[in-house]
Amino acid sequence: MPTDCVRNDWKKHEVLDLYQLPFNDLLYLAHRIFREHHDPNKVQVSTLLSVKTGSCSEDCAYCPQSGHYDTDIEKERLLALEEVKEHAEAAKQNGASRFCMGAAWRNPTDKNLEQIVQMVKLVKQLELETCVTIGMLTATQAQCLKQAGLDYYNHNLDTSPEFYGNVITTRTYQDRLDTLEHVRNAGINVCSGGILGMGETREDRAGLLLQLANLPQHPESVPINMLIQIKGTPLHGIEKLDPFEFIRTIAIARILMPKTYVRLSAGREDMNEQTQALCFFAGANSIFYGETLLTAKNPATIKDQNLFNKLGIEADQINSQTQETTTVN
Ligand code: SAM
Ligand code: DTB
Ligand code: SF4
Repeated sequence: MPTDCVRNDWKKHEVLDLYQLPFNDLLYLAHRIFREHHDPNKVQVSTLLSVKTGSCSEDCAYCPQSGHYDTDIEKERLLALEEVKEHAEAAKQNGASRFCMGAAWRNPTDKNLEQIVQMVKLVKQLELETCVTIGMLTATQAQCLKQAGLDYYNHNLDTSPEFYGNVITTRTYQDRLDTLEHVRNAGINVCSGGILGMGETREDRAGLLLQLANLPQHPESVPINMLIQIKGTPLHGIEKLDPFEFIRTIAIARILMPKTYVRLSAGREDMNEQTQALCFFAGANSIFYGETLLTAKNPATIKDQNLFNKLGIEADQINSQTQETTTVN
């Protein structure tokens, strides 16, 4: 297989064949492609903040913030600009290059959007890249966020089209694809990925990757989350996914989307260092950094710094405003 071409016409059987490869062959192939397009010792770091927590009208079976389930989270109204600023300054201080703000909405109202626009402008002033994830957007709302200077929009496809209805019934796969199209057309970088370990089959995992890799343009960022099982959600107690299957999926994401930043996303708190190291070898080059994701736990920053030191990995500080590359540690 030529390793340098970017394709958008992947076939299901090709993806399943990659899953069937011996583990070492798959990792070798993925790592070779990784090196052709990226510095394998640099990892992009993003910090998350939930700016509006809980009481969401959607029924996503994995999510602690859905109003349909009784979970232990602290619900919060929209944060004030000053609080957002404090969190963003701390994230920058700790070495993050991107600040991602999430809201538990099916979609923002136009008033909500204006408040998010103010947050984006504020964070940009701190010379951080900005990302938001606030649910479905209209074309006009996406343009509005672009005008505010938004760098990335996160909107996950989560799983295959076939499995989607087992996890979410309050929206369709096509709704998600429509928002991704609005984001792309507005000229905002696309961040879209999914969750593994929700009881899906390997074919579903292949189906998710196929959807992402066959978009007209690959997402610039693909987060691969391992399900964090949350008490009170329907997916709590489901059989856990073998970590090797998770690593394989990272490797295949790297092969299908060579130039994309593949993020080893939620679930690292329950992953040992060796599994994470194999994900970095397989082509993951981005993480969420900071002790909380949106509501769930993430490894302590000192633990991540130690892991980076052990592996000789540097936090990649590419800032879209300055286009300079610096290094923290
Ligand atoms: N409400 C917006 C939406 O759904 O697009 C944005 C916030 S939502 C919490 C962002 C993403 O977090 C989801 O698409 C899902 O992929 C991920 N997520 C939520 N709960 C998770 C969990 N328990 N484990 C892993 N990932 C999770
Ligand atoms: C993504 O793919 N994972 C992040 C981010 N995008 C917004 C969210 C993970 C959420 C994990 C559960 C929680 O913290 O509530
Ligand atoms: Fe709401 Fe997003 Fe959670 Fe679904 S994933 S329940 S849309 S916050």
